[in-house]
Amino acid sequence: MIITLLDYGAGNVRSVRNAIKKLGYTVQDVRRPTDILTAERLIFPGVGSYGSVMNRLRSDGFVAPLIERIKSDKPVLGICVALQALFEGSEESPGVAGLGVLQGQVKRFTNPDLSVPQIGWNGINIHKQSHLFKGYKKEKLYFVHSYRATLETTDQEWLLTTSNYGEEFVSGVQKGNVAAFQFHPEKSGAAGLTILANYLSSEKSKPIILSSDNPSNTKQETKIAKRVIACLDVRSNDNGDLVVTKGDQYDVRDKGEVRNLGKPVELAKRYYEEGADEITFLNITGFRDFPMEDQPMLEVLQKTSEQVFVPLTIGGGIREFTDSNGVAYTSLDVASEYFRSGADKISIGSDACCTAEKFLKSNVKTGKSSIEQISSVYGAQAVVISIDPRRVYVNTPDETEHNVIKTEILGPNGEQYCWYQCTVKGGREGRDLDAVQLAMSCEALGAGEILLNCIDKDGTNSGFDVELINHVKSAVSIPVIASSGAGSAQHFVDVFRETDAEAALAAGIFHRREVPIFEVKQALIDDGIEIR
Ligand code: 1PR
Repeated sequence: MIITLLDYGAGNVRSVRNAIKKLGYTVQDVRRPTDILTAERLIFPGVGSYGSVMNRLRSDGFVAPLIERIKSDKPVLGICVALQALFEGSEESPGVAGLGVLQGQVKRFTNPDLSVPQIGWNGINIHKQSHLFKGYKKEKLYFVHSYRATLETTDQEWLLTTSNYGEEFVSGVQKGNVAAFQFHPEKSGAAGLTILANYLSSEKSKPIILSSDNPSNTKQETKIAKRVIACLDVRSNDNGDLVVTKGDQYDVRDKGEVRNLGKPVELAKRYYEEGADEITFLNITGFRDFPMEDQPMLEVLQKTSEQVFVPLTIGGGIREFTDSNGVAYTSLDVASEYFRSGADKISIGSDACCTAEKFLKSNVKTGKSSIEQISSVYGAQAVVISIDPRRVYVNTPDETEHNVIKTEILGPNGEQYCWYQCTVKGGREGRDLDAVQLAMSCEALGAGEILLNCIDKDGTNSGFDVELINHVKSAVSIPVIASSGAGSAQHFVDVFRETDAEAALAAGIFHRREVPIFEVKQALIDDGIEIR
């Protein structure tokens, strides 16, 4: 059977395409509005903000045929924002009309104690029998969203699954042959592929409410898991080959040679198979090269996304750029190239510092920064800010205007205080900006997550900088990924016990096979920490 994909050019539809292909089907794109009506099976992936999705559907003439298809009960599977699009509108984009198949508005998560967006692996409770869950064993699935359909608004006839994130919200709807999920089956590893396969394999026009073999579903409050992320710092070595490298405090050379710890695609695949919850690629020389001309790096992403069905983040070189022919590119163009190549999230390093410095001076949101542009098109959840700070010790807090902490790790002269100076260009240049200022400014401008590295800790195997993580985490309400310094499974337990970080990332210990991912997961389970 040929599966028809509604690709309206707004993000990482490549993941869905790859997942369908992996399951053995051929994919064809919707080219004309009538294709929506004639498709045997339609997948409607939701990527981007509510407004950008709906505006794009409207300008392409897809809204009326979509509504007609849904009303005539032809098979449709919607993913993420596509579930939200079934409603009349969303707080995310006031005044933009949704499809209106379901009544009511989609609203933002409101619990002040939780990070928004919800990013990560959460469970579902199934409220009615559906063959979509045949073979599904209650594993966690990958969610990434700031807005959700509420139980109060959702028509009971449509309610399929709920999940908990500070409250119980609607994570799946289904009526007849039309279903939609808030989670991403294409990014939820083997469990997600099972669900997707169930949708794809149904015979044409067979009603979707079928199965009696669904295991009895005891409902429990679902919990989001702490994520374990494998990070691959990638650059060309001196022979011009793209390699995964790893530095000590950002120095990636050993006796003058760039350290080579393996091939990017192979390593990413290994980490996926070993249970990494997410894979991050950092194109560490992206600040001086131009990613859109970096074909090998884009190919790494494309090839990885064919084999890896968990979220992929890529960073490096996201900024405005004018090429040798005088053609100007915006940072949105660069990010779009990464998304088209298979990224689910992009991460911005150096350029975020420049943006934050301007924002702190003027306190004006121009709408033109990379963060604002990418976030408004792809959604906040797709924009990660990579912070590369190092400690600057002071004797007293009033020696600097920066945000200072009292530290237990004393400075070289016994200093008891320090601030965290942001750096750009891979740690080569320090700025008059601290990590808290950067994180808060970027959150205000629309970033959805912080990747918090630490140059002092990077490659040391001495554990995460818990003081830094608490310092930044307490200043923002978006998720924080703790990074740098992991040397053992216990360090992951410590960082999740001693901070509220949502995820922890490591590189060296995984590349050198010192600690396998399953050992990290086992240590977290033994300590009662929720994992996938
Ligand atoms: O500035 O937008 O072009 O992005 C460049 C990106 O490349 C940034 O995200 C920056 O963090 C990263 N980067 C630049 N130079 C280096 C370097 O190492 N020389 N790597 C670098 C950053 C830090 C982590 C590392 C953890 C865990 N690497 O990604 O993986 O510290 O390591 P560990 O577990 O081995 O301790 P832009």
